[in-house]
Amino acid sequence: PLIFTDLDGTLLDHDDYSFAAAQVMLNKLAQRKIPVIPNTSKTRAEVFKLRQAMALQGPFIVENGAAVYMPTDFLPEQAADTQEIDGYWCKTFAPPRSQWIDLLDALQAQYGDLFRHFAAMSIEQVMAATGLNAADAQLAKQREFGEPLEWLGTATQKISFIKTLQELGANPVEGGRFMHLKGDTDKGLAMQWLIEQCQQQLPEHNWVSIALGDGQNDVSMLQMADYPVRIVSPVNPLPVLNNNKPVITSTLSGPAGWAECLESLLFS
Ligand code: 2M8
Ligand code: MG
Ligand code: MG
Repeated sequence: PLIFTDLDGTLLDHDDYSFAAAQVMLNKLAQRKIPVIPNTSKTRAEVFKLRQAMALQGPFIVENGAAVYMPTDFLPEQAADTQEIDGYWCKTFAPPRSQWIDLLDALQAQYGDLFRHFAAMSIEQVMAATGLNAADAQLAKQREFGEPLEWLGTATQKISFIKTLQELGANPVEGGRFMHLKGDTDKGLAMQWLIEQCQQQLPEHNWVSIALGDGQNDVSMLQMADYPVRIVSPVNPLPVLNNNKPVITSTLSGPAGWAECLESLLFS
């Protein structure tokens, strides 16, 4: 199987970003050579650091489905339409971030007091909004494709803002803390592309997919999975799937819930 996983609020604790409660399960999966594939809003710089800490060696997906990175030894051949970057085949699904910064600049007059976006935030402001330390806030600011923003207005104003964004071609999704502006892609499409590459090159393998997530921006990935798993969140309502696949829901939140659900799916 392939395990696709959200990070914040799923494999990482929502508040302190720890994955300690999932360490034993990560070890078990590594022993069985089951790939754990981060599929996250986070940047490439953030994921590089985290997967090193978690000793993960497989592919990963960054910035809400904007790009897939696959180690060049993961599949026998280079996948079509990818470029090599530092030992990874990279497939991109989204335009560069500058497009969203320009769009938000154009909305300053109408909505400027109601949001604060990452490009306009100092390291200290990102630290305050996320609880990340200075080094990690720096990595979170190194965005290539999308732009997160903090909403400061009312719920009603937000509805009108989202409508305006959609008319201008942005597809906002909600993460645990921020609204993310992104292109015409999502976690599910990037995941699907990766599974297709695996199936094409190694059809004899079993490519059944498990996906775990806690937020609205995980719905596309959960719907694409053979086994969707929802992790309860201390802040968000559970993501709502609109297909009829049976879904597993954790009782514990964050990494403890992550380990709980994989234990029952794979080991019991
Ligand atoms: C942002 O992403 C999370 C994901 O759920 C959010 O929207 O709350 C991103 O900026 C990410 O890069 C950053 O690490 C995270 C920190 O909370 O916030
Ligand atoms: Mg999350
Ligand atoms: Mg996320």
